[in-house]
Amino acid sequence: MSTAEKRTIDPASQKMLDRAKKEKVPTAWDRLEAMQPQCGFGQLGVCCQVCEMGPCRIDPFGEGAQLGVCGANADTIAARNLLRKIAVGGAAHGNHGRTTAFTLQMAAEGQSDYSVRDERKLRQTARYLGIDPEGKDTQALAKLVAEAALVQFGQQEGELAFLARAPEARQKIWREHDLAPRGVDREIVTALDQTHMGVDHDPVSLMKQGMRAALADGWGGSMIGTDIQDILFGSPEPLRAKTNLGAIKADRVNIIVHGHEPVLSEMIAEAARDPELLAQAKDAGAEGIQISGLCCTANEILMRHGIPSAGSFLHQELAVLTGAVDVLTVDVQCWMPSLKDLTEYFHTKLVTTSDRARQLGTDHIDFHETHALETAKEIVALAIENYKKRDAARVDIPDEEIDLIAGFTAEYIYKLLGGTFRPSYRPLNNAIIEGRIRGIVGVVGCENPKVCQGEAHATLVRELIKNDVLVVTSGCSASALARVRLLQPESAEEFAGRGLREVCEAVGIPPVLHVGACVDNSRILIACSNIVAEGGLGNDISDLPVAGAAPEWMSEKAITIGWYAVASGISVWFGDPLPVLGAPGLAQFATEDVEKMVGAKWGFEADAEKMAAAIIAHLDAKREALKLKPMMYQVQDQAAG
Ligand code: SF4
Ligand code: MSK
Repeated sequence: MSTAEKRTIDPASQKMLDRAKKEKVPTAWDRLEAMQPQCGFGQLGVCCQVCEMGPCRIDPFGEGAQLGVCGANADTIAARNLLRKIAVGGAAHGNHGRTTAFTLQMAAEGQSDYSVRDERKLRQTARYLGIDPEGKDTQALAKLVAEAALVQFGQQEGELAFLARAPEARQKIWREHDLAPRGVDREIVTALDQTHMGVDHDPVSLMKQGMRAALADGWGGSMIGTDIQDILFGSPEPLRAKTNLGAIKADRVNIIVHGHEPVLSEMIAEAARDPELLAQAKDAGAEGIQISGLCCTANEILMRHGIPSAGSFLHQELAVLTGAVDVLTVDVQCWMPSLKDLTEYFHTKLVTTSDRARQLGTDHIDFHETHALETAKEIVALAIENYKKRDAARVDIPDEEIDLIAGFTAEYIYKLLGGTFRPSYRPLNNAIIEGRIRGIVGVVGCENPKVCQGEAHATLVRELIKNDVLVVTSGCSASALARVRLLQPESAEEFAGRGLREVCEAVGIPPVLHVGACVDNSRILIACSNIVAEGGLGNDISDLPVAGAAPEWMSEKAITIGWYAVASGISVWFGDPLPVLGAPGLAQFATEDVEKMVGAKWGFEADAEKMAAAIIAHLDAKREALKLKPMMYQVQDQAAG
């Protein structure tokens, strides 16, 4: 068994892994070791289970079978598999966005406990959806926005409305290559249709549908999710918060909210302030009620309320191992089935809340927007009851709780750098043009027990900011970077290059900006579009010195996000390669040929330092193409000898 230090760089996680080992409780790391060797055909993308003539697998060494029973070759098989993954990732975000639209609709009709918190964002979103907000009251406008958003899912022809937020040059590329998505659901259904046995055998055609479905996520499902969540729960603004397992408190009733959709967690946060429930918690002997989050639900409530995050994807089992979690609610995505057995080992109650994310034998409290607060109160009351069953002797919570700043949105950048009176992207563009900031990289995505938790994120980002690259981050990557204190303004002084440091110090920001949850990667698309619109850095997103990276990715959503970034003109690096390496034609398309089509491509690099070097070379090539000045201090330092 590998040591805790080999499994994670996080001291709090190491402590919990040691506890797991002592108490013989298996975690994802143990199951991964028991799983070795993992299937090489699957890793290379060349195992096909599409029909019952198979499963078929292609020998990547060219000695055994080179065709499936139906005659499909490695490229067809790997491209179909990949397209299915893109469709699943897009479906996950699509349903997330759809949920928010229904919630807004119910709020507008006065049928739920939610209301519009950000009127300005409502009016702005209305315009993007082709609705004139003038003269309309909030409720009426919210109803129209919700309905128009829902239309985006079922739309059959035309283009998604939010595509118009991209630079014109980008829209032209999408039209030229027939990549503009028609409707969110249509592109996902078409993707699945194309992968049925005996439909589409052309890997490029399959990947074009992959890009259409991915764009329907980035500029559709995810963007709708982000915008409507801002409307309903308020647009985030920078705030201070804390993260890591120290967020769990021994003297309080602990409720952890885990998953992705903040509709329930917003209400749980409200219910935890209810005086009656607080009194009940006191009567039970607790000092109060502590809410904390995991994964992206954590990011959502952290960004908007400063509620602490107990951690990221690989912290979910470790949080339970503290023995102090009274209720763990899960909504959708990224919660492990292992939580059922693990919570039973302690007193923790695992509660599923979504009718599309259940587990046999686990308590389910069905969440519905029409009685959201009531459900949230029921969950808090359950936690108070369960707190009474907690065995204090089995509680072991690591102290680690790290300060961070979160809450940077594409809209906030106007104010952040341009000031309240002259909000503008100009100072950001100028900092890039003058060579203070080399470029901007979105470091996003999951954690994966195949690699030491947090190490690649930390190494990559330290290297990038040292080279004056401004980093934006989301999802579990944001938590990982927060844990190594890179989301604190002070880290600019310690780690950033001189140019970036000056910018960060002038505005008081960290060199790594937390933009939210996985759906909020759509904020990065809008920020890139705003930079292009500001001028001086080309006409298209693919002209910008920007890139994306997910050094520890694991989920299908990460694949979809990567593809929508590439299809939007942002080259992307993954740590583990996409499952394409057994299919030479498909690998060639993803890592080279696609660039001729959309101006961006994929890179795979497991070594975080080498990934940083490749990304920096890419940013420099973009700078050179734009004929930008050399990096300011590089020139001065060279001149000084
Ligand atoms: Fe085998 Fe073709 Fe069926 Fe895939 S679709 S399982 S390659 S026969
Ligand atoms: S939660 S998709 S593990 S980032 Fe968004 Fe984290 Fe990846 Fe889930």
